Amino acid sequence: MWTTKVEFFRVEFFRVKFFRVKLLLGAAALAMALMIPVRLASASDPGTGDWPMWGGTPDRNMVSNMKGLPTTWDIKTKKNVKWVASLGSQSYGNVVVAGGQVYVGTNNEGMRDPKQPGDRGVLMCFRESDGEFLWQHTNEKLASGRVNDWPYQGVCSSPLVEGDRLYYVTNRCEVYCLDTQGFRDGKNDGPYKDEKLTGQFDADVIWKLDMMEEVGSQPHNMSNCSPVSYGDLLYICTSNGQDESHVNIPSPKAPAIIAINKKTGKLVWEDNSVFDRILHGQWSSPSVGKIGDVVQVVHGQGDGWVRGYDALTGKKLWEFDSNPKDSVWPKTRNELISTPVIYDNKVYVANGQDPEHGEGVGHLYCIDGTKRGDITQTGLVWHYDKIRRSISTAAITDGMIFYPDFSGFLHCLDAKTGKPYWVHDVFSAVWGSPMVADGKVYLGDEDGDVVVLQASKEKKVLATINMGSSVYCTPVPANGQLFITNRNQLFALVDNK
Ligand SMILES: [Ca+2]
Ligand SMILES: [Ca+2]
Repeated sequence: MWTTKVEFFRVEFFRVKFFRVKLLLGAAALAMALMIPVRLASASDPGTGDWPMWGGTPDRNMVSNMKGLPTTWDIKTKKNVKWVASLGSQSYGNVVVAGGQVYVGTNNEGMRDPKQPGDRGVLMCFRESDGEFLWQHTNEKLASGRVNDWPYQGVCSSPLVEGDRLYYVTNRCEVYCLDTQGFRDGKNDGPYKDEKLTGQFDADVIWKLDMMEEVGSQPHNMSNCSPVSYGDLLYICTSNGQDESHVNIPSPKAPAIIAINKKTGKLVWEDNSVFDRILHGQWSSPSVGKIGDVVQVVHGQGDGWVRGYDALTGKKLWEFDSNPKDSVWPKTRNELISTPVIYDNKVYVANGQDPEHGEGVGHLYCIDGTKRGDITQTGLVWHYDKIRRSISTAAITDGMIFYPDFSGFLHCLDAKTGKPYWVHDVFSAVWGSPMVADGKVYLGDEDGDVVVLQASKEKKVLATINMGSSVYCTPVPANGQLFITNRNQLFALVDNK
């Protein structure tokens, strides 16, 4: 066993060295790329009406400019319900809408193909206009079991869709690029052409990268990252974490974040500043935005620090500790599961813990990402400690930030100062994030209620609608519709007046 360990670290050592060389080569190529301006969607405006990634835009702000969304609906009478699609029995992947298709991650308990049986992670694709099932990509569970791939949790990643290419992370810690048209275009697109199933309901793989093989990641319980891109690069959290003992980090040299060339699936840069200080797992998705003069990728990592990188080169620009120095894991020290939101040169993020750990103290920060180095003090704009542990992502609009916590409180604060305007109690755990659109805030909870509030400095509840089972996901606006999933169904909602 000892030999195996030594061997393992030797392999790790060479791997890291090899990547340093690759990083340098990559940087040179990227410097060339710098001459070509890379278009970045304007902050928080999905523009076309699609919602092509987690958060709609790379800055991940849970805000849309869409109008005409329903304030209320009824899943029993079907009032304002355009269509309903069946999913598995647990659905944690947030909806993405692009190019007339809707994508959602779920498990295989609603088995659509007897040739693909048993517990699997499933990415399903539906037609946006009528909810017809188009195709699916299924992934068997990892043989190692719950330590790496928790039973029945399905696919937890939200895909990124760009044109006819889709990128997502499976429950097996793999990054996949799929053809959004599947085999319906009559072509098996490559380089990957080894699909066993090539029917009209099957997924057409373009390339894949196994993060356990390629960068040595040992995901704790689940790999869930929702990819984001800038230019040719795709940014992915590896979900590297502890083993079953909750003491050991089996792969301390594996990176927390990697950048992949989205055309080839090859690794471009990686960073493992976290090293062996992972508190538990790593489940925060990265965000991308221009902060000061630099396009940055910002990531909440497993040691409870938020880090900002030069998006093209991977050079670490700053890091911020989201925990008070005297905090102690797991009682008062937290990890970062929420996605950092980039808004007006600032980064907004709250810390929290795995829902299995229950409720506890939390911290919400506004960070100045133009600062450099350890910016825990120099980059602190404000700190709000009246929040509980949170795994949700912010919605920021008109000088207000809306931020829920796992204890069920939705906080509305002044985004510039952190001064609270109001707090609303939904009396149930909140896993998802608030969505601000059409002057309203939509928020789902574990009791299966979606509360609709006015997006204003004064608290006003407009409606509370029960969805039949837990709403773990975030309501998603796209093309005049609102998409909401409960545990086992996907609803397309419209305002029929
Ligand atoms: Ca194809
Ligand atoms: Ca293929």
